[in-house]
Amino acid sequence: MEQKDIVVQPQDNTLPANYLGLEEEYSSIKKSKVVIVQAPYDKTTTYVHGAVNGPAAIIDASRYMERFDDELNQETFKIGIHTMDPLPVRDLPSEEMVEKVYAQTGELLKANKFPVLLGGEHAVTIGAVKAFKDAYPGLSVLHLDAHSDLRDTYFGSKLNHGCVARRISEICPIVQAGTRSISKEEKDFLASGANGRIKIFNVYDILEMPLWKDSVSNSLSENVYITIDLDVFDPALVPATGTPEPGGIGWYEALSLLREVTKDKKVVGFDVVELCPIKGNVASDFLAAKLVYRLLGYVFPIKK
Ligand SMILES: [Mn+2]
Repeated sequence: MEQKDIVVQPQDNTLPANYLGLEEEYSSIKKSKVVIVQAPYDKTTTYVHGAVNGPAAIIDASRYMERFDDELNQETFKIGIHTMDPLPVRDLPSEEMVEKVYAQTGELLKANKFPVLLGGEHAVTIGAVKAFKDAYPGLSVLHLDAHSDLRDTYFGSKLNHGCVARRISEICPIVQAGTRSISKEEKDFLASGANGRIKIFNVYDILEMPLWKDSVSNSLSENVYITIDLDVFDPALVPATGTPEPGGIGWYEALSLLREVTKDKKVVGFDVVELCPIKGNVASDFLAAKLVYRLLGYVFPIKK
């Protein structure tokens, strides 16, 4: 039988090409509290390449999502969500990419916006966390990921995506959840006390702790930045990542953790990274788009 190409979507070019396909009234920079920053970058990726296409795939999928949030019973888009043009970082060395993300995030924070960063590989997070730390000195980071990312260097670089948590821990305290892949070097680093700024809830801890979400939340400071590597999810849910690991957390589990943290703490910004789109399989893109929207809804409840 002849295999036909899968038609991914009926291209509706009448929808604006921004997050959620929002009209001007809800997406102009002036009227928007939230600003979507795209960092299409995957120069340090070590396995499957393609995270450079992540931000565009999330934006595209979001345009076909319902704007009404049925869990929260609200129209979160009414807070205003502006989508910036992608940052010109694609071909830069990682140092310059990190600087660009840092500068852009800092500028948005000064303008009292709520930045949401879309990757791209995980190294994009480093610049964002630096900027948030400037704005919120007591910042801590919640890091959801299958991988510890605690290497000091990887493939000769300190800014490799496999070093992101180590770099974050040099900026501020970090709490990891959902990890299930770690090297001997990283394990030894932790056993030696690390730098005293890393707390880990790996999947084995989670399986044994009925109240792990409370414990994660209680480990964070008042102002929290959340970085979500999509490979924290089970690959059955999100196959489209550069380094998928079996046995990840589920959709409702992730949401209930995020709900808990946003209830207890002040979430000041977040990122969703490492989407590596697979042609013809849009489930991961859609999950990422919806995750951004649901988390925005948790952070910005609309009074009824
Ligand atoms: Mn990862």
